[in-house]
Amino acid sequence: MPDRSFLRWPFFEDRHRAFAAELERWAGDALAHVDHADTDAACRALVRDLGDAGFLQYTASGSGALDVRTLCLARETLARHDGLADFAFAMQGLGTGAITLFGTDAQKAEWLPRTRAGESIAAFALTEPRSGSDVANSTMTATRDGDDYILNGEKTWISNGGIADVHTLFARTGEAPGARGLSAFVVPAGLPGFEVAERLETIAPHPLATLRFGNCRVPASALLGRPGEGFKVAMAVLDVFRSTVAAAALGFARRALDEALSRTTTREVQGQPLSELQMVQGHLADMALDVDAAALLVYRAAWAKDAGAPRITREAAMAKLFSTEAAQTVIDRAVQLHGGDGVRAGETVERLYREIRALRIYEGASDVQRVVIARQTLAAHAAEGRA
Ligand code: COS
Repeated sequence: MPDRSFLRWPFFEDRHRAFAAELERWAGDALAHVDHADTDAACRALVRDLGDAGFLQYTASGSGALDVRTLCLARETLARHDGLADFAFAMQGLGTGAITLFGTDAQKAEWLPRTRAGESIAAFALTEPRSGSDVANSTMTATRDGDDYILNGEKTWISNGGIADVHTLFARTGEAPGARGLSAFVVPAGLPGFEVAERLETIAPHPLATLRFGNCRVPASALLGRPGEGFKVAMAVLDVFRSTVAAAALGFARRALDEALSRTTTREVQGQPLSELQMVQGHLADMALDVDAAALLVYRAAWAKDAGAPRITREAAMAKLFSTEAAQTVIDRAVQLHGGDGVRAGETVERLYREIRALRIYEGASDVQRVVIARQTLAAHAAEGRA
């Protein structure tokens, strides 16, 4: 059983503790035997199951408010049990985050009840073949034509690409060069001119695709937020969901620590459990420290947002950078402590080793998080100088 003492930290309210206990109970049963043979089918089933059980209600909100602590607890818990379940939950939130935060009442009413029920699957379409980290350089266009916009270009590495029913998509509307010339749109699947150009395979399988748009028309009512504000819409959504990526990494790390504790306390070497060896204890100590430090940063960021901070750019970047990098190290140590079994296909730590890697890249690579933290720190210093 993983350490639950963090739930007593002052970041949480009783409703969070109750939620964590309820999800833990559900996950223990529902996620014990997920069939991963067909990734798309597994993902669809997980979205439906999470919707039926009521947990997707926390991923989107008609009132425009998301409880980030609940999202983080959900991702940490689900990631500890099953990486694809965490993915299925997270994408419903990331894919509709811009609708929750910036959508009109009509846009919310059209999509959110369906994604919260698990009846529609959501995707976040930002990355392009030549702009991943450099969002301001996005080249996909949305050109106004009467009452419509016409979409042309490609999006790639789109999670849920190929199975999503609705996408929040970012394209250049040209109000200004760079970051000030992008806009966000709600784009349903199946429109003429919208095709899935390629499905992408990765070391930890998830539904992923390149999407191609050729003269694809959407009504002007598909615009999310104001024209030219797409960059800020994307960043505001990422500010919320980056903390949740950090929470997923924390869940993977906690599971790895748990696996390492089980292994080292039951496996004997020279007549004593591995856990009696100081070299092994050194690993376990560093793993436990990394897990707690990550948890403090994750729930600090989530609490700050829930407490009303208008922007948590710095806190979210710190949580994502530290938690994903630390989880990679924790999992690597767990693999090491499992000896040959650590790299055997099908072992839990082997799966975690593959699953953690992408989290250091997507939703802002570690290098981007460093840029963000440095800029925020320097800006705060400059502001202090002026005060
Ligand atoms: N919230 C609100 N507004 C923000 C913001 C945030 N988190 N971050 C930046 N902005 C605003 C800035 O204040 C600036 O506004 P003004 O033009 O009014 O001054 C504008 O947006 C442009 O910001 P900036 O100059 O910092 O943009 P850059 O092009 O330098 O980009 C990085 C900054 C690299 C940090 C950004 O592109 C980024 O986060 N990239 C990673 C993207 C990512 O996560 N991709 C993965 C896709 S999802 S898998």
